[in-house]
Amino acid sequence: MYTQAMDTMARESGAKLEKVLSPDEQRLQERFDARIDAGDFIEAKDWMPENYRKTLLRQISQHAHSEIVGMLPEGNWIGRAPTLKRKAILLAKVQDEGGHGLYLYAAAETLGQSRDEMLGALHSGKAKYSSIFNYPTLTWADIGVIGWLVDGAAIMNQVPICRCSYAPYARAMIRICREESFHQRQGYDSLLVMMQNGTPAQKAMVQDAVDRWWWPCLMMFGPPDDQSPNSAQGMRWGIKRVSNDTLRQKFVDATVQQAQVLGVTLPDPDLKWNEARGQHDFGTIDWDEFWRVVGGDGPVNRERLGARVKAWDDGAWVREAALAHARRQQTKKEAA
Ligand code: FAQ
Repeated sequence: MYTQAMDTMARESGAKLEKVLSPDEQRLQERFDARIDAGDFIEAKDWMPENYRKTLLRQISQHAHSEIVGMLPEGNWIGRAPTLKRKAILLAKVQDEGGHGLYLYAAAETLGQSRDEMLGALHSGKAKYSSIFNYPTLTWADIGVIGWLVDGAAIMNQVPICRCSYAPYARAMIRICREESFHQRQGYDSLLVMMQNGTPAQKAMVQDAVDRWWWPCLMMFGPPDDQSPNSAQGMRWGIKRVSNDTLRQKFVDATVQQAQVLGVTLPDPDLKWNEARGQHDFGTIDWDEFWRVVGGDGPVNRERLGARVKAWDDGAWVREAALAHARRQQTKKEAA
């Protein structure tokens, strides 16, 4: 039972205040807790504690923003893809990311916040999105590495969310994960072609991209478990199924062999198999860099947010035209 948890607390000026539940609320809370304990899925129409709703809104909207901002680093290379085949694949991938953002905004809207409000929070810098998209894509190899490592990390994190206790989010994630698998494969395939058939310069370009993206990818999973303020409650509510550190470790273990097949070195001298643990040990992550990037001071945070705000402003006429059309249709319907 979680009745003493975050969902019964109200925060005011930094102080935690006990919220006294009415007998009816107490019954609803107990029923909700029992459903979570039983592994049941919660639907939008079901009663839920206010903080469960807020936590989901925070995570799902951040996730949606990540997909939409995540279109920018790769979109930057659509016009410079080396072949027609690679261009068609990249175009489809970037469109998929846009679609993922839309499913996720729709899932978040079921929790009572409008898309305009969520986008307002993104554009004002109030809402977060994944740190990984604040790094620049300098060469074509970055596009392959994003598919292999960024989508690979995203899949590792997102497969458990297919079992999230909030059903609309879980349903959206099933389709998203299927598409992410294709994204990961296309990235790996593109790197394999360069590593097997490429010139020495192309191979060096792949290694350079791996060197730059490896550590930021490990940061994608979020802070260490003992410094993750949202983890304990998220796990108890069945929003998060696997912890940040466990997912990061699984990602490292899965990636080492793929790097060997590819013929690249992962840039970590401390990365080695630990027989006793049955897992790889790896070096220390630069958490100062992570928090700097999350706080808005990464290599291209300003460009990324600037591009999103510009796209929103440039699209104003489309929204106005759609609203004018809807109003005209409504007037016609009323007159008929
Ligand atoms: N970047 O207490 P925790 C993709 C924040 S989609 C920025 O551990 P939580 C597809 C966190 O929000 C990638 N901020 O938080 C693609 C919290 O701040 P808050 C996105 C981060 O929620 C591929 C604070 O730090 N995926 O890549 C990050 O329990 C290629 C404390 O952290 C998702 O969003 C970060 N990396 O766990 C698209 C998946 N990590 O909100 C295009 C869903 C943590 O209290 C191209 N989200 N923070 O102010 C999740 O699984 C979780 O929200 C975590 C964070 C694991 C990201």
